Amino acid sequence: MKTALITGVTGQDGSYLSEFLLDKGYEVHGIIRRSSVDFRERIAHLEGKPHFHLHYADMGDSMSLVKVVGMVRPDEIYNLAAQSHVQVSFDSPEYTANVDATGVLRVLEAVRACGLEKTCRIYQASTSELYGKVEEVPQNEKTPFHPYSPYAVAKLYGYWIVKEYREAYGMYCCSGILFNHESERRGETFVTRKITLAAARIAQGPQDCLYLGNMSSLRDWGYAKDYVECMWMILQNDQPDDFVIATGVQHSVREFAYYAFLHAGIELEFRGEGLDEVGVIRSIDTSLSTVNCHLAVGNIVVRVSPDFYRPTDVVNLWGDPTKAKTVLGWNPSKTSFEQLVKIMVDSDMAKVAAEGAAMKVRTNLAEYLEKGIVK
Ligand code: NAP
Ligand code: G4F
Repeated sequence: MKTALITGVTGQDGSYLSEFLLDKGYEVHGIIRRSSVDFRERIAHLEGKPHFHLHYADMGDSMSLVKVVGMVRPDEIYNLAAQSHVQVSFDSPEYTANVDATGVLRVLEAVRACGLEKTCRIYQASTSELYGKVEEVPQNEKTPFHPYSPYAVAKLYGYWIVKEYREAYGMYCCSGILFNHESERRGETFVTRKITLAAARIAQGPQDCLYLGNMSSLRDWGYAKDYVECMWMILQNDQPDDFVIATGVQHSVREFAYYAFLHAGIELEFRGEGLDEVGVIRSIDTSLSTVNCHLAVGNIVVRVSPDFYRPTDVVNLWGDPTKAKTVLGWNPSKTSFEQLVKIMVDSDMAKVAAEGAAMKVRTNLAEYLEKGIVK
């Protein structure tokens, strides 16, 4: 039985990768950090399983990493932990560098300190943000990097230190240069999930308007579940190497919003430009019982806010997954853009409906208590 250690196990990718490796028969260990609310939503269903184990450690704390690596002695490490929000990296650049750049070095050094450099394979979660202010489209493994945020600069260090340790010490360590990948478990402040949650809330009532930043930004969006399979495939390759993981299909934030609202029963029309652009309801699918009866054609439900503009923004990401397809046999077209939007909107429609039902029960209960019906 192989043993894997996942940093960032509580994140979107960590949770899917844990499920994937458990299904493959791995012993899976994850590192977690203490939080004041100790509810690990994405992996709650895995806790207590016999081959799933959690350990406290932190990417900023070398000793904790050496301790866990030495105890687990993994065959494979998936280094997914990061301060992963690009906009937040402008507010917390030093913290981002510590976790996303030096943190990678700490993992590599922990492996060496434990004498595992000849046996342990390491996957580094690299990113399409390295291409930043892009120098060519689509981007492949040979496209020059031009990082364009504190996050991307930190991740570039991670990429280069992995390459350096591969060459200097003969370690089996690789970077997956992953383009954006989303899911129903995506953090709620990334643009896709922010949109699908808002579409569900606006369709069902509890929200009036969605505020976005640059809607013209282009991304190559894939499904996180498909991408974790590729992380594993990268580590099964005979030779350690770096791979671009992408779908090869590009859409704008505006298009994502259009399809998400459409799937929630609201057809949008975008009018105006820049900060004055708005998303207006063109039609409503009244056959959907979930659509809020207070919505009307002509209502503005999407607006632009300067709060979500970045000091420097990456606006043209489009990946070329040919190498992963030909060398690893990975299929980049498993889940289409339309299917991804549907998966996310369906999940958020159900979530919002459940929240509404729970709220109704609480309101009814309060009313009954007040009237003395329930004591
Ligand atoms: P995510 O949902 O934000 O998860 C990040 C994980 O890192 C969480 O488990 C978080 O733990 C952990 N973490 C953060 N700081 C830490 C620290 N100091 N010590 C230990 N753990 C820490 O990110 P994701 O979307 O799953 O992405 C996984 C990795 O791929 C990240 O490195 C990201 O930068 C990279 N990436 C993501 C994408 C994408 O589109 N999703 C694309 C390219 C690259 P808590 O739960 O405790 O916060
Ligand atoms: O969803 P985003 O925040 O993702 P971003 O910046 O591309 O970063 C994600 O993907 C990277 C891979 O390329 C990962 F490395 C990284 O860890 C993360 O997972 O923003 C996407 C685009 C940006 O251009 C942003 O300016 O959407 C634009 N956007 C427009 N309005 C918005 C918003 N982004 C966010 N988060 N919120 C908005 O309201």
